[in-house]
Amino acid sequence: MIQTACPLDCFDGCSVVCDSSHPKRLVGGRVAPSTNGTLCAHLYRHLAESERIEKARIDGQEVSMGEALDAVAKAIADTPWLLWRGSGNVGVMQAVTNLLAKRAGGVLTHGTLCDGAGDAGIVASRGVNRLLPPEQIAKSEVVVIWGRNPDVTNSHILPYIEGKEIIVIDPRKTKIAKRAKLHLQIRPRGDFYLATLLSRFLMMEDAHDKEWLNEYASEYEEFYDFTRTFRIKAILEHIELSLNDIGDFLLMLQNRKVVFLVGAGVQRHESGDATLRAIDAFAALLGLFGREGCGVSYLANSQLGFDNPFSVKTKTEPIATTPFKNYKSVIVQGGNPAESMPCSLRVREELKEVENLIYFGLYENQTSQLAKIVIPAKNFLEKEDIRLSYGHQYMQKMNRVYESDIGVSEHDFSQEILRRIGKEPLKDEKEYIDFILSQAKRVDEKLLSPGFEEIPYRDGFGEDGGEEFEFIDDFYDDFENIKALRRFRKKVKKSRDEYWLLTPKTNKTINTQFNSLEQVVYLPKGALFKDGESVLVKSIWGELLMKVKVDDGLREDCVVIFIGTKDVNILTPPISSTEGDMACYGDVKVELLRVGEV
Ligand SMILES: Nc1nc2c(c(=O)[nH]1)N[C@H]1C(S)=C(S)[C@@H](COP(=O)(O)OP(=O)(O)OC[C@H]3O[C@@H](n4cnc5c(=O)[nH]c(N)nc54)[C@H](O)[C@@H]3O)O[C@H]1N2
Ligand SMILES: Nc1nc2c(c(=O)[nH]1)N[C@H]1C(S)=C(S)[C@@H](COP(=O)(O)OP(=O)(O)OC[C@H]3O[C@@H](n4cnc5c(=O)[nH]c(N)nc54)[C@H](O)[C@@H]3O)O[C@H]1N2
Ligand code: SF4
Ligand SMILES: [Mo]
Repeated sequence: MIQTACPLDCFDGCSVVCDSSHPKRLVGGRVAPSTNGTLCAHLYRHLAESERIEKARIDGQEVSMGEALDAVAKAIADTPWLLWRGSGNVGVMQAVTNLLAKRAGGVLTHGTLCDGAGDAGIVASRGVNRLLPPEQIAKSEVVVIWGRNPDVTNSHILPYIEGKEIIVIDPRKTKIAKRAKLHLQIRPRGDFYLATLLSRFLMMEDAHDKEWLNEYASEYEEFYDFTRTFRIKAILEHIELSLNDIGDFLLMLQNRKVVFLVGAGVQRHESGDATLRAIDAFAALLGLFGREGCGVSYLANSQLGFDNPFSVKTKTEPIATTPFKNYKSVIVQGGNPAESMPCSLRVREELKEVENLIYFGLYENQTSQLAKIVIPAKNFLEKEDIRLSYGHQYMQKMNRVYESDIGVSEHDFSQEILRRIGKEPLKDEKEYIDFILSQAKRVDEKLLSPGFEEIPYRDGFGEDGGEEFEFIDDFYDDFENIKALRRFRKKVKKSRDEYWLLTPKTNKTINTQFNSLEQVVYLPKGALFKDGESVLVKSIWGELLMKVKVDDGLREDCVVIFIGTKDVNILTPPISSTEGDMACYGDVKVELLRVGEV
């Protein structure tokens, strides 16, 4: 049996074992124990359901791989070019193309479409974004699920939180919210305020952990003054929660081992960093860092502690608002910007203007359809790689399961282009892989990420411990009037009701992969549209004709279109967060119009 791991962008980072004579018969492995020897349907879909690109193409005509690589080499020689990499496969070797960019005059991207605002907030408070290991989550008594949807996005954590007291903070009644002891159905973007109020009340009740704070986070009194700059009544009205909600919440946490499982859902906003800072501050007041069975789990920095052979210094563009039109040649690797980036109409217009759009991926998607040159990639069973995880500490070697004639690996793609343009070649792939593996901590024959700490922040904060926790001391947000939207708001006359648009993950897709969703918008009960009706969903950025389904579990001021629904990002804004350069998918409101209505 051959060991590998699931390459998909998912908290769980499952171990996979496979027999080369039946390469598609995948079974859950045990290298990462938290993944429990089971796999989910996505992995099978990844291999079976999507339309695989098998042959290279130029201008729609099939060509040999050699001809296509010649065309790529020509397209990037002596001209400004950009490499836009997505997260279709999260293996470490994906980033080898950074070396191609560095050596061949390419520009890369910075920031993320995913978790960067929250990460920036965590780094500002704690110095580094360390993993809270599943084994610590298992030792908790109370689990606060804050803008995360584990039944869908992180199913392997469920056995670790079974039987515990659950609190959920989510505008939607998710599956876990239905079985929670307390569900605060908060208004979107309200989390900073909720966390700040919780902190204030905790200190008013003198229930904060002064002993721990004096040693590790001594500026808590200044933070108390900061929390007092927000008016209690106005904030409660804004987030539509009551004093009882706050009281119930605090009561459930007192003298218990508490973990917060925070998702990407809370930070897809211009000020998403502040949300994580406020949640972290509340956790610090409770003394949850560095203590067994306690802590704040977010999408951890899986690269922490590594000397990464692929980190390079080059010019970069922000990934959420990449100005494609400034480049004559663009390589898209492992992603689908025409569908996954915010403000699709802008993105698609600009991609069309790129003279040489090169798509390097596994499947046909909206971006491959626009590309002049299409290069098929190898799938994870056909190449060597390493899997790190933002949800557990295990590092996994992804071994090649079988040889295939289809596609080219990211390493070989880069090598072939460098050779064609006469630039310094890469090392053998094995050298990079061995170098990365050599940095792992080895415990009981398992490889652990070098940044792993059994109980994170036990010795304080910062890269090497010893530093203090930094409380947030500045925040600007005037509720509705999101700074970056105000610039555009003038363009539309505000006449009708507006709803927050939520675009959460579903169990039928991984981001834009698999194309398996209907064109459906979920509306709250009071929205005056019936199941099956057509509705025009309109934002400042574009509009979509959708079929209505009514969802009883939605707040009155929210509608939902799942990410992976075709064209959903036509509606979302072309802005980056203030910190972390992250796409602000959550900073958008929509109107609902009857078809024919203007
Ligand atoms: N509205 C809205 N938009 C969102 C989100 C949201 O919540 N709401 N979520 C955002 C988030 S969190 C993320 S992470 C992004 C993801 O967005 P992207 O990074 O664009 O990723 P995907 O859309 O999943 O694109 C995956 C593509 O990668 C290619 N691929 C898969 N494996 C390989 C491989 O081994 N090699 C190569 N070369 N290619 C491969 C496949 O062809 C596939 O079509 O989407 C973001 N978009
Ligand atoms: N099945 C499946 N699994 C996936 C993915 C997938 O596409 N499909 N994508 C993977 C990727 S790339 C990522 S980044 C992770 C993301 O994993 P999660 O963060 O768990 O996923 P999301 O659906 O983005 O957001 C979680 C919840 O946040 C809520 N939410 C939205 N806005 C707010 C808000 O303002 N406040 C609060 N409190 N809650 C809010 C949503 O209603 C949603 O239930 O999942 C990964 N796992
Ligand atoms: S749960 Fe996540 S990591 Fe595990 S098989 Fe499914 S998609 Fe892959
Ligand atoms: Mo993501």
